[in-house]
Amino acid sequence: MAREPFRILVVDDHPDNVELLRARLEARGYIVDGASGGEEALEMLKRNPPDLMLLDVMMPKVDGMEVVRRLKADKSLPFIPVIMQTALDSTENKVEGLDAGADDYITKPINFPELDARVKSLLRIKKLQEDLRAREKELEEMNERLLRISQTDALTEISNRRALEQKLDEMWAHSQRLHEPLSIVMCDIDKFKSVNDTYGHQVGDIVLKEFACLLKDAAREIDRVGRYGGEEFLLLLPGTPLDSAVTFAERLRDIAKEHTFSFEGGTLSRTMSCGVAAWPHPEIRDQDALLKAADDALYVAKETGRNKVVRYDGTEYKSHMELEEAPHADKSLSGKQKPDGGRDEKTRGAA
Ligand code: GH3
Ligand code: MG
Ligand code: MG
Repeated sequence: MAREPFRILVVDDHPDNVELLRARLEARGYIVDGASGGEEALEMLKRNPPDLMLLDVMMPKVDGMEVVRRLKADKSLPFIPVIMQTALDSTENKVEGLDAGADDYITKPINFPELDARVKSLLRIKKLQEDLRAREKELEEMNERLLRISQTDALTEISNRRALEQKLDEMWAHSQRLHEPLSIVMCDIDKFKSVNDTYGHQVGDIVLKEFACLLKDAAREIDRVGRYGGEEFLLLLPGTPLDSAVTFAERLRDIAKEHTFSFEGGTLSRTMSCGVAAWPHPEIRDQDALLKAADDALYVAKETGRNKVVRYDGTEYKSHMELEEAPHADKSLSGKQKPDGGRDEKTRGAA
């Protein structure tokens, strides 16, 4: 894409000088603005920064040195190359100008081929700098896009497991620091495999996507909802104590149960089971323990009939665990393993 012509600001307290330079520079295809003093120049720099400034040193009130000093000190302005023009061909003056931040100088009376060469050389640098900025911006955007992709579940477009675990780490640290409660809800769609088996994988995908929307819509802005694996979803609820999290999970269970999933060729509905755990709890000392607690509670929900919410360490949880831990418990009644042996891989989704 071709760049617009470069804009040059000519600053001189003698209008004749401004006009002379304007005519020369415009003849070379530049767009030229003029200012008759330091103050006016500074104002124009801010309003509409030029690509280069040709600056007279000796001006009443705000002189060229002051303008260049202020321009180079202003971090809100882009890089604007400055050529100082001075009638004094003194070394001292040139050094002061360069020290103040000028990029080059030219002495009066101006030799135009020389001016032309210096302008071109500085504008080349300006263009390189612009290109570099554009590349940097592109890279930044690309990085942001990559980061988003790496944290998003491709099917449901909500947070993936990696993002959830990262967020849980943050929320855990925050809750420890402020001693604020933190709850999590692990949800698993009941008998989801039969959706795939009966209607096909594509319908299964539709159900998963819609499920994600239901959960996301029900959650608060500060909560995090993600897909933990297969047909398993995890909700992180900062600042929420266990009781409120259980109430919330009951609402989610209700929403899921009442929802009708529509697809080409039919409709279906599904229930879900939830395990809820929260910090503070004496046995939950880190975020992994919190995850495991919710997972264990979900396991009990599945074992005791599905379509229910089980709280970690609640009455139902405890009595079920006691049964399981009894020395002669008849394991043949349960198709699944004990939680500390890990729920079977399928129920654990992509765990
Ligand atoms: P339970 O009530 O015990 O949770 O039974 P379930 O059938 O829901 O659980 P199970 O773990 O036996 O099956 C989960 C199924 O989820 C199996 C797997 O093929 C399916 N699944 C996992 N990920 C996807 C996916 O991205 N798309 C589809 N369509 N199915 C998936
Ligand atoms: Mg399931
Ligand atoms: Mg599962």
